[in-house]
Amino acid sequence: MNKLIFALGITATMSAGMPASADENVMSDKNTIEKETPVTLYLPPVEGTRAERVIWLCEELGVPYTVVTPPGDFMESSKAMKKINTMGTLPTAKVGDTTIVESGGILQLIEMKLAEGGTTPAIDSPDLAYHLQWLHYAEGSAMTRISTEYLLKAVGGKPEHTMQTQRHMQGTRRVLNYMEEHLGEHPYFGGENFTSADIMMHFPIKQAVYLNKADLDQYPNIVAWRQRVESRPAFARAKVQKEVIPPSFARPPGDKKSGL
Ligand SMILES: N[C@@H](CCC(=O)N[C@@H](CS)C(=O)NCC(=O)O)C(=O)O
Repeated sequence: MNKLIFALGITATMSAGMPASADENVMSDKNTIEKETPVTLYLPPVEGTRAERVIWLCEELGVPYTVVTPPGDFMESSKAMKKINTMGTLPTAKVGDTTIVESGGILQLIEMKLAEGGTTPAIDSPDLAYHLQWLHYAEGSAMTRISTEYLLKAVGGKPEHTMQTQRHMQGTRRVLNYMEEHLGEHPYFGGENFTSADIMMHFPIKQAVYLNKADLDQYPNIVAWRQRVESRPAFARAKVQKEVIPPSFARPPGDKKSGL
């Protein structure tokens, strides 16, 4: 529906130094100058990052967006990203005139500024609390605990096998149990309807499987929810990955996993 413009035309307007006006005018695949879109996503040539959340939401809401790929191979492109966001993390987006990082914040900003609230439940809806809880839980609790367990396992539960460590070795099971419980009572993380909280929650679930080998057969409500959200046309248009596919670019020896 919306024009998704890939690196080919875009990089033509960008120098390796990433000028601030890199995306002022972008070229379409037909090499015509297009009007600037309200959302610009800066994205090195890698798939399956949290940046897919932004694309998915824009596809859901019909908000036009542009994907700008800094020039060069993955390493060069990632380095160039630091001119826009000194941490170099993804997603990094421009919404209106503002450059912003942190996927949950980006989704909320797009919904508030460009879509009259978008998928956010009304202020008097009982679903608003669910929506807000899971929108923030995705990174604040789920990814934090899934990543912590993965990292602790990587060092064999060391250096200090304290009570705290043991608890965090169970992080994935705890967050998945909690999600399973909610989805036993509600069809979506956002409550009765699909919201951007569902978009946020898709990534940690597949990371739980990839990083910590979570067995989703033990979580039938999560599996049913996944089928519901993955069958949405916007999910397919956004080309969201159903499972983590390790990036194919060259990585340092021994580094097999994604960037969490
Ligand atoms: N909580 C942040 C996480 C951002 C993040 O760590 N993104 C990963 C890619 S999915 C990344 O940039 N990793 C590379 C790095 O940490 O340098 C968000 O939701 O946007």
